[in-house]
Amino acid sequence: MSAANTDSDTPKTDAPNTDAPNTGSGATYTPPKVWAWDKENGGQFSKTNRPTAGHTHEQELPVGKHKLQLYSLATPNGVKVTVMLEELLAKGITGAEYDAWLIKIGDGDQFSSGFVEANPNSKIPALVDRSGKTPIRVFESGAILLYLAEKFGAFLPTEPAERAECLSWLFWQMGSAPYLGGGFGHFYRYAPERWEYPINRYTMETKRQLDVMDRRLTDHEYIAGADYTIADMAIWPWYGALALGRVYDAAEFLDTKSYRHVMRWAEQIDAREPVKRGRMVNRTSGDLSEQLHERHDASDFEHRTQDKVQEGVGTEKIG
Ligand SMILES: N[C@@H](CCC(=O)N[C@@H](CS)C(=O)NCC(=O)O)C(=O)O
Repeated sequence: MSAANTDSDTPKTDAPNTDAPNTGSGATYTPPKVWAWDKENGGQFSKTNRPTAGHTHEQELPVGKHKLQLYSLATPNGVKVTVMLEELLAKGITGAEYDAWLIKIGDGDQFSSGFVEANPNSKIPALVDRSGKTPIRVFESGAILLYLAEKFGAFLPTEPAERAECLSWLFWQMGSAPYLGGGFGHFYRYAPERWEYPINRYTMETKRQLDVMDRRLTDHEYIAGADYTIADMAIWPWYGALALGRVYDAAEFLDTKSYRHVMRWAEQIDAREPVKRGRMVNRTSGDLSEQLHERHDASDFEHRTQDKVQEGVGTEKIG
């Protein structure tokens, strides 16, 4: 296995590697003294995975009419932020109006000079708040959720114990999801071959994490307690989607139905209207009526989904 085939904590939008042969634990690899990048052996994501940071091409980011500019894609990490923004708007917080621009990570948009200025880590989501004299950039989905919660005074408890619980679960997600995405999802669904050892290792950890959540949700309506918070918004796009069978086609393999409280919580959040809207923003796969490639106005959900816009009309491209 090539070391260049490392992956971020994301389910990619590319087609899964369903034809991967099953390989037992016999694969061997002797690392050389100094690792060298084998570009040709990068697996499904060799076009975007590379061992260096920085931009690959000059391209400014577009700027729309609102104070908040989001550069993203509807992967679980992206959905966290669009759900939060739609939840804030549903609460009547008009300052949360935003422009959401599409970043096609499969095409390398995250490596443009403009995007790297917004996020030196070259991963969606990235937010730029242009409310003040100097634009404020925020990257890392957890930091963006916290930034928005503090800016608008919503979805983050103020009472110290409740706030600590909420932040603990928020950061639990940030630390745990890479085992689910970059570990389980990668080896179960996307790796060029199916190796028993990593699949076992990450399945074990993923099931342990689901059990952590299930126990917590047995006697709490939401993950941080009685209220719906940014912790739910961070966790649901990953573990809710997993439970509902939307990522990695792994619900049966992981027996997610047996985590009854996780299922109840996942379905409850799935039914929220702002969550339904948040899931549509920057989505480029699935039902055309649920794909809103870019969002610049609340009315876009009605008029600019992919089933309604003609080819080349209603979408603005980056680059
Ligand atoms: N810890 C980061 C992870 C972000 C991340 O992994 N984003 C993925 C999509 S979900 C990405 O942009 N990947 C592009 C790449 O790896 O080149 C966060 O939560 O914001």
